[in-house]
Amino acid sequence: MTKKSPLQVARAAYKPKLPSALCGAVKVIEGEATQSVANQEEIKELFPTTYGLPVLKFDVDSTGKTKSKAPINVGVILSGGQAPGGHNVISGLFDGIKSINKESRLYGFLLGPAGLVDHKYMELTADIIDQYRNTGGFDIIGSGRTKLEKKEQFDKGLEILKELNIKALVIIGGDDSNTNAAVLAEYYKQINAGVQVIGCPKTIDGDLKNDVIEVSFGFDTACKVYSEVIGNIQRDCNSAKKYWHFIKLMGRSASHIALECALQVQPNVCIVSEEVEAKNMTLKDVVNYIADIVALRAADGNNFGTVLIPEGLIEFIPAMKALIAELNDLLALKATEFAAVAKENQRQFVIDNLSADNAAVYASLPESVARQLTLDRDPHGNVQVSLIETEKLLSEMVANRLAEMAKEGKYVGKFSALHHFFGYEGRCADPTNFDADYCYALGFNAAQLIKIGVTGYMSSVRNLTKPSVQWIAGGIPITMMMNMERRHGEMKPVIQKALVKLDGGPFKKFAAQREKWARETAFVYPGPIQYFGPSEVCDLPPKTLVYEQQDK
Ligand code: FBP
Repeated sequence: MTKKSPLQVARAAYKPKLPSALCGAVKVIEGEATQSVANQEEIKELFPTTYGLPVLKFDVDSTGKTKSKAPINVGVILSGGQAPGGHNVISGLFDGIKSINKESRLYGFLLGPAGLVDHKYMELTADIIDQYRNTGGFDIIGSGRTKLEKKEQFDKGLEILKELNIKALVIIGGDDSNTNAAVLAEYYKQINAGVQVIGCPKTIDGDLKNDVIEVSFGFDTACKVYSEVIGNIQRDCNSAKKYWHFIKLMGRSASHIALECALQVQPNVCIVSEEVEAKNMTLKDVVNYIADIVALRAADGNNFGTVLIPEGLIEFIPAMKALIAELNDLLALKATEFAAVAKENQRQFVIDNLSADNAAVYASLPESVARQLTLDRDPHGNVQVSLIETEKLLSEMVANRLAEMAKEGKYVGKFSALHHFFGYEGRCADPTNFDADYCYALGFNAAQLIKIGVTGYMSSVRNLTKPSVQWIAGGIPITMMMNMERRHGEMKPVIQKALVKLDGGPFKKFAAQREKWARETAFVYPGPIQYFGPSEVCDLPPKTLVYEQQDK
């Protein structure tokens, strides 16, 4: 057993709260039949047995009778990037299946979906579960990014499920993993495998959400960790008054994390990728926007500030998107020719071989980024944009722009930039009370979905801005969240990713205040996550969620 910190010891005793509907005898209320968010005919054809299922809601069974049930063996998989609270989903699931029958057993597949296919697993007993209650991380069984999508994988998985007499599999993952859960559920149902598949909404990115899944778990904790650190940086820069901090924040595609942190800390600048795309902004536009704010603050004698940058920004800048696409083709087509060019001439080679528009964008990039765009490619030949240090790219370009502005007499000041990237720091933090309760409820609720025998559902707990006793627990057919999208050149059924809505409450709240935050020093310092103390300090839901609920 690893040594525990005093906080870990105290935290282990925390009893997550459950919605009242899950606290005793439970009855299920069936809603209307559902349909997918788009492409109804195609999705219906691909999911003949799991399409159109009703939304399910659990309620207190006032007859008070819990029917005795046979024990059930359940498997669980953690899929994709870590998100705070995964251990509580598993402990909620464990307690849930034990409440069905004490003899029920839980098996964890190791290192993600690969564990199912390769038959690597462990039984999760009470002793093990108790070590992980209310802790961050996915280390109880590990996670992985293997895609579960092929029939051979499903069949191989079924062999071990049969061997262990597992009747239900819970997949804890993001949009792609839950898409795979839906495909697996459909396949097992079609072949009468006798295995239910239930999904659970996980990802710090916050992009797995819709009208019925209010937020993915882990988003709250990760954003609170980043906001604490950004707040500390803001206090530091407000003390020394000499640095501009360029802070890149995780979130592969959508800007939810950057926006939530902005709402928490009130930085001078926060770029929202979805807005950049909607306004068809160029990289130069983004740079000029930041430089103008730097100049404005310098005019007030404030040569310091904070700039929040979402990780996915580069792919939302239309001109960069076009450049990257052409570069991918060019470097694939002329790989040998390019490799033969001396390093110092490679930049010119690229410029000479690109179309005029893309060549101009490429030529405007700093040397380091131009090089990264030509060197760092993934096994499919794509640029790994996540490796591009957008925070450095922007600060270098802002410095250049400020030098120009200084010559034009539009800027007088000092510009000294520091860079940060926050992502891994928050993905395994001990879950906030919100995530600890939410995750435990999601897991316990998944056990109820298993108990009533359904498949192809995602565990859903909503009404999350209210006290946890009022949370609404139930199940959402995964097919309801799907549409058809092009993936690897083919149209595929996938869960629709939720990007930041520019007409939604969170963005509007931010947009209404950003000018003030830009000019003034209106920093907020959220401080560290609090686990013990008054509810108004310890149990706050994410601001994004609060403003989204106000929209409804
Ligand atoms: P999931 O979508 O699987 O939850 O992962 C999200 C994420 O944390 C992104 O924010 C980030 O871009 C990516 O994972 C990093 O991937 P990796 O864990 O492979 O470094």
